Amino acid sequence: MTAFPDPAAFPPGFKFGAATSAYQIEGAVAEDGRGPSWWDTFAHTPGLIRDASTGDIACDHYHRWAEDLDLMQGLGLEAYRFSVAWPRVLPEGRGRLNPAGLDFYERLVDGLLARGITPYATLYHWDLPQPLADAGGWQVRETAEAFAEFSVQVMRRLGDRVARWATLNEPRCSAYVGHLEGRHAPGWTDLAATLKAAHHLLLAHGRAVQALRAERPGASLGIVLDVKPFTAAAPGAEHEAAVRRADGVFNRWFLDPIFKGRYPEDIAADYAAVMPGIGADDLALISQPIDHLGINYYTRGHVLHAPETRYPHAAEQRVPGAHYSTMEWEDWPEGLHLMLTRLQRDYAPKAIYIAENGAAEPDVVDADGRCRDTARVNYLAGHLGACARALAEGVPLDAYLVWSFMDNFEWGRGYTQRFGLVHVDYATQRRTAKDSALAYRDFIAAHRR
Ligand code: IFM
Repeated sequence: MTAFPDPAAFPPGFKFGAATSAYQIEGAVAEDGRGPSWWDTFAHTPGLIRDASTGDIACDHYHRWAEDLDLMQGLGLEAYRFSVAWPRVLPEGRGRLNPAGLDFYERLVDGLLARGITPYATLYHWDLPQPLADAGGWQVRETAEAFAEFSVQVMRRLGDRVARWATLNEPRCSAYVGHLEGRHAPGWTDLAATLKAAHHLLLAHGRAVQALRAERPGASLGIVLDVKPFTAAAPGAEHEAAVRRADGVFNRWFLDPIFKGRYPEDIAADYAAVMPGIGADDLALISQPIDHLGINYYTRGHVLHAPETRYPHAAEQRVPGAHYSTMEWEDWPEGLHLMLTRLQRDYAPKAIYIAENGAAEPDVVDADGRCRDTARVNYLAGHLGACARALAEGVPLDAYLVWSFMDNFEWGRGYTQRFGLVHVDYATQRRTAKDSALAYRDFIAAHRR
């Protein structure tokens, strides 16, 4: 067993919590005026989701939110990161407001505050309204403008109660997994479209920050990026070069525009033939100051130079003896420590928080009602240890959120992956706190003492 770090390594006020996103848990896709998103369309297209499932019902959180918040309170969670479904608020993506959509998030936020849990809101966790997808999705700049309008509507209703806002969750995934790998909506496999989507997503972030600051100058604004360290699986300059390219595509392509106002030159040179059009003021808009950076960390990429594979020509290798989750992701806490210290050194965000960290495991509830998810307990202990080391080295880390609060719809993998602290029996919607939830509860309680 991996030991949890000394809770005293985390300063008073540090927040421990968990995260989810709207389409993955809410269900109720046609209720109270919600419009369709491109994830509804994608999930309902035969053959695209591993277990042929959809988010139509998911964890039925739209109806069970109060029970779920009670469970969070019982575990002692101090912060909860949720996302706001754009198609609930603006069913056509722009224009007509659906007040019932905002009512739901208002109930949620007030319910969190009543239970002493700090709300962190994410404005875009991949559920683009279908009418905007039909009008060009992230291929057109207008979608960035529409996102800013949506963001302001949400801020107007909830700005006085949400502690921390993130514009986008993982624009890299939206761009690359959706437009190059074809595994997420809209399911394309086109590099030029991918880079255009990435640029327009970054513009959407910039426009939203600008509009939100104008709407509520004191709001705490940032973005959530998925980050991944790369290591060479064999010695040699060609493998080191593959590491640098993979890092450039995965990490620097998003971090550099946001924090340095430029795309990384080495990767941009390799992408020269497929670079999107970049307006004169675009990078200034993208790189305006933000208050925090949320990072989603799961694993590393241990790679070899592989010229026969798609750019960045880096093929991932298994590490012998390491533990892998059911996502085939290695449990490597040191990568989180390395990433945190590097972010601080290279980008110096004002504050950093772990917006997602966790592991999918083959969890079952035993006959005695317990879910013995020992691998996840180890994963959390190890990664909290990595956070403690980064804090000791001066990284301005102020919150740690587990992905996920409960098992949910894992996108193209449907319900085959269980990431939750809380087990969900989808047939009955029964929730069971796993051993990891209880261990996390005890750790949080020890920190409070
Ligand atoms: O489930 C996802 C989440 O929506 C975004 N970050 C990664 C998680 C696990 O794949």
